[in-house]
Amino acid sequence: MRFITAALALAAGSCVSAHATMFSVSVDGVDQGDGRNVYIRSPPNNNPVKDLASPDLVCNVNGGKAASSFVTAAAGSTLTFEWFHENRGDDIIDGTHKGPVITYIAPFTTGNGAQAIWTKIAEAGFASGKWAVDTLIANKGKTDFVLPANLAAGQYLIRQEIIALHEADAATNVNAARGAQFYPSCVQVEVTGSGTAVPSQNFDFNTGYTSADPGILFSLYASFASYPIPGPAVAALGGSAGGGGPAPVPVPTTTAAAAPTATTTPIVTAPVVQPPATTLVTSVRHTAAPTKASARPGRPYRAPLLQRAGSVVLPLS
Ligand SMILES: [Cu+2]
Repeated sequence: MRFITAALALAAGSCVSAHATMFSVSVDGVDQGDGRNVYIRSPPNNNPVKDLASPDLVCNVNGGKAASSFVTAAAGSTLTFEWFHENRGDDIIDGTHKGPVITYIAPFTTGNGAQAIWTKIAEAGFASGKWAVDTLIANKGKTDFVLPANLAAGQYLIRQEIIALHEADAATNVNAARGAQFYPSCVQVEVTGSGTAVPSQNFDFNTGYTSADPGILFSLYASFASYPIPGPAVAALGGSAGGGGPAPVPVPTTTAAAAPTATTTPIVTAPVVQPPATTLVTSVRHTAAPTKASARPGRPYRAPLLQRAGSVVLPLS
């Protein structure tokens, strides 16, 4: 007991200045540059979020502050999200902060994302004795996943989170000093292509993650053989269903079947207030279904940015 207490105290102490935030995104290995407050909705610091009822759980502090640009990526491409601690390429996050790395997507919103709009597209937890965070550190903060190959074109928020479990043996609502630490980061992504799959899990973090969730109330200090990653299962969207497993180099997993890389150069664009930049992508889809589909029950219809909502909310198969 004495030993466990000491270990916990150590873990807690090392946390104070050992957090992480996201620095940048690469698309099929092409670095899109420093994305902080450019295409990433960057929080003011690298502190964790612990309150499961807070909208900050979704896209972190300032999550409702839209960034000016988008990363452009073709459906089926490999995205690499890069995290850091204080400076790019440093120790990334304290080694005590073991836990999963999970990735979700939602139709773009200028709001904070605290709605039932999210779909899980990749996850990595505990496998072969290694945590996703261990792999993240070994890969200098980089973690890859594949955008579903059949993902419908449009603007999205992609939210990746690190969950640090070093204090997760107690729930925050029982002991405010402890609890799982969430490091969420939301990236604005413009997806291109002719896919038809629309993310439709409608997951809401504030109600879907609970303090009793076995992947959120979890002790690293007891013996365990596996770890139940919180949230829904990874959605099948016609692409790589798995993903999330950090790989040192982006691997074209769909070489045989996939079309050659898109002609669209993956560059950062700023289409938020420039409809011409995206009308090409959406016009086809919209002639088919220019409905007010985003007017889901329970929430007011929000005028879609760039008339994009129609493509985003078409029913999935
Ligand atoms: Cu920390």
